Amino acid sequence: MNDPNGLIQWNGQVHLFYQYNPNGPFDGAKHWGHAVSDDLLHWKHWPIALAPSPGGPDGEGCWSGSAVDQAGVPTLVYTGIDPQVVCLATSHDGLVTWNKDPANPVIAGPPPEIGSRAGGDFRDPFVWRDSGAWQMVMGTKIEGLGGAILRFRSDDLRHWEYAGVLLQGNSAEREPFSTGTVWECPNFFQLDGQHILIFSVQSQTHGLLYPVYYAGEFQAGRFAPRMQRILVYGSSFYAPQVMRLNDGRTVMWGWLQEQRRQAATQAAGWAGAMSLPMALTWLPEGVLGIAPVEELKRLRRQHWHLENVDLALGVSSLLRDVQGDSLEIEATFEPTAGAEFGIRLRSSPDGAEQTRVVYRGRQGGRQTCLVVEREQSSMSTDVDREPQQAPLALDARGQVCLHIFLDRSVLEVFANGYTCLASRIYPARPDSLGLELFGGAGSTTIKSLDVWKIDSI
Ligand code: DQQ
Repeated sequence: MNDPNGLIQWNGQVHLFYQYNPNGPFDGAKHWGHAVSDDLLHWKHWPIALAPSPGGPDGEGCWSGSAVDQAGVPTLVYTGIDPQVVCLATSHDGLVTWNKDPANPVIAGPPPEIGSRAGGDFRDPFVWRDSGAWQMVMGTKIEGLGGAILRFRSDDLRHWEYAGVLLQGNSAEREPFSTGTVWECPNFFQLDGQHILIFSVQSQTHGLLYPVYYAGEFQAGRFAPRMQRILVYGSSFYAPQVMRLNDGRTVMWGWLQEQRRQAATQAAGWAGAMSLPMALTWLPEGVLGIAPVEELKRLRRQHWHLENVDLALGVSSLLRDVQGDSLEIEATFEPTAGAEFGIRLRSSPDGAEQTRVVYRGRQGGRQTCLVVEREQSSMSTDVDREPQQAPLALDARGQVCLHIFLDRSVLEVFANGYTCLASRIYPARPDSLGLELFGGAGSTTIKSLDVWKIDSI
């Protein structure tokens, strides 16, 4: 599986479609897989929703897109390839089977002023209803300039009018981050008075980079972002999609890419996973809050707790009894200036295999940061061992709050309510199940720490 697609709530149930190659765990002709949930936790597989129609506008693949409620008719708006075009499909049996629209493709390519410079990149329609019309954003590129997001509008989802460039990148810029050469999988929505644009950045030379967000004002057709940030760090999480639940929450899923070689993926027999559902909010600090949804608490089982203990230099034995490859950890640490501390997980008894989630305080000119150190994560040589890093400042109380979900090969770290880092680890030893705390330079107090085994879904 790859990108989440077509997120929609219908009769209370959440439908999550996703990019899927039924032929095996490798890149191939994309279908839309389909999963349905009553509680955001437990999912049922439904039949494949979309498959390429040989000779049709989606003959080479049904790529990413979104879902809307068109006056009671569930409608998928997706990318057909090749060339990249916009297609529609509707369901008349409660979202089980999907009929492709005879009018497909409803958009046959980018507008002429962009088309000659888009190099064929024109995809991932994200559609919503506003101001009495259908609104859509699409990802593209403008050769020689950078990635771009285009706007369209329609009265009937079939006839679309180009409404201009929503945001244009500059591939030469490096600060605050590089925005690559192609922008894909846009999401544009309002959240607590902000207009937020999320998209994923691809670079011609470095492949899939990361998802980013821009927040600001959208008025009279113009988007004026005030700030931008990387949305989720760690080079696994990509192509997220956002939906508004009936209860008002804005929830996001992303694709967690494999970080092992194709041969290892092939041997495992599967590739790609969906991230945890994450709730997005706009925080008073002026950044996007990212937190695992509350529903996840229902999976908590065996529990350990400690509070107000000082972490000495070296590995502590405080969590000696805790073992597991599916754990939730919620902890608040108070480091002194410049201090470093961390959590080792999926550690073998001799420590030969281990992954470290580390907070590094300010030392010299170095910025404070969160790091997932993976050089010992696996004895296998088929896996990515690069450390993964995100900037992380102490909160207003001088503390670091970590909320970690470990689910076998998936590690998702939420820090201080707005920094998220997702990573993949592949321990090879069956006894790599240990959890330990450790202190580095400086001293740190653990204000509180909770660990739960998490139940299988
Ligand atoms: N994946 C889809 C595209 C999208 C890309 C194809 C992002 O539609 O641009 O599987 O991961």
